[in-house]
Amino acid sequence: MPVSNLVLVLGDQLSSSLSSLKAADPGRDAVLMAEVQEEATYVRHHKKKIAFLFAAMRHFAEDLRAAGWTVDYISLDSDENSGSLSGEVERAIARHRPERVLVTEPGEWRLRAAMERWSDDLGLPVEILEDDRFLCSRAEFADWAKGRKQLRMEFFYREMRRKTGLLMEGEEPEGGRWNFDSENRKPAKADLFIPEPGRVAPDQITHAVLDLVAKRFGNHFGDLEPFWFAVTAEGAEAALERFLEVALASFGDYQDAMLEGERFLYHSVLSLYINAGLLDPLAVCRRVEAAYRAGRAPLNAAEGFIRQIIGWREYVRGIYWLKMPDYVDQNFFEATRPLPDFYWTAETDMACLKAAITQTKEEAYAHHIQRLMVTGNFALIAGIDPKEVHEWYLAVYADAYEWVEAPNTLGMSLFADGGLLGSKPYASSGNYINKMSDHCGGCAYDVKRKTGEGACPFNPLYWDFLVRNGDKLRGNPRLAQIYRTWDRMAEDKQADYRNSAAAFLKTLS
Ligand code: FAD
Ligand code: DLZ
Ligand code: SF4
Repeated sequence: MPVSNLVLVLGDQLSSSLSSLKAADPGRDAVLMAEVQEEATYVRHHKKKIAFLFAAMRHFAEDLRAAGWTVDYISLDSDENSGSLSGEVERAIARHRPERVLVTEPGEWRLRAAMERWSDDLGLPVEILEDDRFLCSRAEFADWAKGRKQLRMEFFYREMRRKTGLLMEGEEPEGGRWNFDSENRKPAKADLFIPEPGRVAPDQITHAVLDLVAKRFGNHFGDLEPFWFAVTAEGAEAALERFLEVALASFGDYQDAMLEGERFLYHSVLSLYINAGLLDPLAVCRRVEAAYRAGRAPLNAAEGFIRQIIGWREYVRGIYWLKMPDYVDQNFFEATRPLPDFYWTAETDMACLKAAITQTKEEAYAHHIQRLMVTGNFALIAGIDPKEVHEWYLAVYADAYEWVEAPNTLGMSLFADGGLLGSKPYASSGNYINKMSDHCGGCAYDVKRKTGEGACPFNPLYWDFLVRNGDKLRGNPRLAQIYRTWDRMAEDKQADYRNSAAAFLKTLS
């Protein structure tokens, strides 16, 4: 029997309150979900990321069926699988003869552009609905951005605080300040109690997915097992509950810290669930606020966490849609060096990079400071081609979709957008990593040595980056002091830095 609407639900749209589902009727309409080769390989995603999404999709399809929906679920190994979402929509149209296709807008520009062609290609209306799981619509963000010289996150964030009422006392921010970031920079010590995120044992559905991924994507980056991610809304809720109980209170204090062997510290490890739709971001923030109001977490922790979600997360999405499709092609520093092999193998003597990349390979996870100040910082100061770095981040993390990954990588981390997101590049020498972590103690390099044999490579690369890009950065008032330091340096010392950087860069392959 023909249906009225065919509702396409994507792999990162696993929310029962999704706009396309709200606009449809389980009695008259059919849902289509499809595991397809094209989505799994447009970058070669980490095995764990593919397994997480396929397992979560299969569980979500079961939940929809239990709620009365007719669901066509096309698994990757089903015989007729066409390999693409457009192919699967076309086949479903032939099966169901719907009046129209409904879909909530996708998170990536490439897929949205393809969907905009579907109506003509398929000969029936395709309605693309807003994704109201975000607090700020694309139109609202464009309004906020209009006429502003600088699109600073901090001002956007205050708007979101006012809009949601989160941590507000009337018109004023809780505690009299909008931002407690200055209190959130403590280095961690190895003797601290550090909780572990909750781990879920795979059920039968997930085991079948693990077998499939091992068979079909065995040559992709990353370890498939042990696989411990939650793959249902209930499991994600339990992960949130655990975070609130054991980690939130220290989240703020140690937000920027790194410790050898401690992969998660007090981070929530919730981004993969939020981005796939298993947790609602606003509901998560309300729970964090409630924990603060109940005296279970200090204000610097609750504010810091809420800022990441209603501030950074919403802001980067706004920037992405405002600036695409050109955003991903930017290369302010004209950097062209290929991504070193060790980003894939973790085979490097640099202990900080080895730790971040090893855990990326094993967990499909690294926390923000590892992404920004270790792998990102190195790529920035070594002059790695931003496109290659972008594709690496998009592939290797379980939470990565272009709307959130690209502004973080190209904007925040690599300054490839010339300063739209940040007022200066996050470039640093080994000193920062030494201050915020215990990696340097066990490293083959000496963080205190500035140049020459055995010197921490971040030290000469930092100055080399600044000098190499002097024409683009000298005018930046936030870097004036640093350039004065360079200019006052003896010429032979300057030459030592540049020669050490050149010698190190020659060793990269
Ligand atoms: P927590 O530290 O516990 O933070 C809480 C939540 O805040 C996260 O779950 C996430 O939803 C949100 N959040 C925190 N920081 C950011 C941010 N900068 N942008 C958007 N949301 C944020 N995040 C992704 O979700 N997907 C990505 O592909 C991604 N790529 C990144 C690439 C680079 C180079 C950098 C520097 C950052 C990237 N981030 C990305 C942001 C951030 O690193 C991750 O959101 C965070 O590490 C996820 O771990 P967590 O859930 O333990 O976060
Ligand atoms: C990331 C991903 C993967 C690996 N596989 C699928 C898939 O097989 N089917 C699907 O509907 N979605 C998948 N996704 C998520 C999409 O790539 C995501 O919806 C877009 O990138 C837009 O954010
Ligand atoms: Fe990283 Fe340098 Fe420290 Fe080694 S010495 S861990 S390379 S910052």
